[in-house]
Amino acid sequence: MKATYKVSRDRDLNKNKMKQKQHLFYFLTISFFLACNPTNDHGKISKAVDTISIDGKADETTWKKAPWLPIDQVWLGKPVNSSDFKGRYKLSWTQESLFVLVEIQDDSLVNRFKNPLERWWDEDCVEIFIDEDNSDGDHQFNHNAFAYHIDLDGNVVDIIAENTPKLFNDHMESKRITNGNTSIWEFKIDLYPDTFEYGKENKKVTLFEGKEIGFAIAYCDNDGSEHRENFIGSEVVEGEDKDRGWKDAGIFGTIELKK
Ligand SMILES: [Ca+2]
Ligand SMILES: [Ca+2]
Ligand SMILES: [Ca+2]
Ligand SMILES: [Ca+2]
Repeated sequence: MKATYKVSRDRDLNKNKMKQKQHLFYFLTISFFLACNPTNDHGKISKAVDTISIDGKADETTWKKAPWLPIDQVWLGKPVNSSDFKGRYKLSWTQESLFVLVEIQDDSLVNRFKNPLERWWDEDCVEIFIDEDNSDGDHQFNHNAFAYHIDLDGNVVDIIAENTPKLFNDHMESKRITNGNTSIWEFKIDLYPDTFEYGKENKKVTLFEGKEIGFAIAYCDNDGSEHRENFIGSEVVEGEDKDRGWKDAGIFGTIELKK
């Protein structure tokens, strides 16, 4: 009896060990899957706790409290090293606007075209993508979402129809201060709904706690070539063609506004 009991108890113990191993295996598999499949969800963005002055200086308490987020996904060009490009950003908001702080390290700033509507993507510029209602979908020639290119002079360009770039300088206030290789850009951006019509009077959107917004940010890096050498973004984009943010809001991340 005792021997039989011991055998079955040993079997039970082995079964339990097997189960524990299986659970550990499932846990590790799920953890690995989650780690390898970022959701482009940047989580919750804290409301500003003080007045953000758009002066290219990040000395507000709001910025001190906000976490840095990386701009580290190569969407176009060869891999970059930190002496060529390094970028990160922070976000905050008020009822009136979305605030973005960007820190870029770039070894050479190229500001080639006097006309801001000429090959704006081939100069050094920050690109900020906003899908106000987080709807995803095509926005190439419509305002389902915006892809604002901000050049070194602060001009803001997006396209409104085929071969029709326009200035959107009135959608944001910005300031860049460059010291050596490091530029700090500060942005205060107004958000507009997909019913926006260029050249007409449009009502901007009021922001509120719990609101979800599609968001991405990128940098076009040119260090003296005919065309931009790299395009580095904030989002993981699956597939071969990673330069899709200018037409496809589906690659944007999601941010949620919180108190
Ligand atoms: Ca400031
Ligand atoms: Ca560079
Ligand atoms: Ca939209
Ligand atoms: Ca550059």
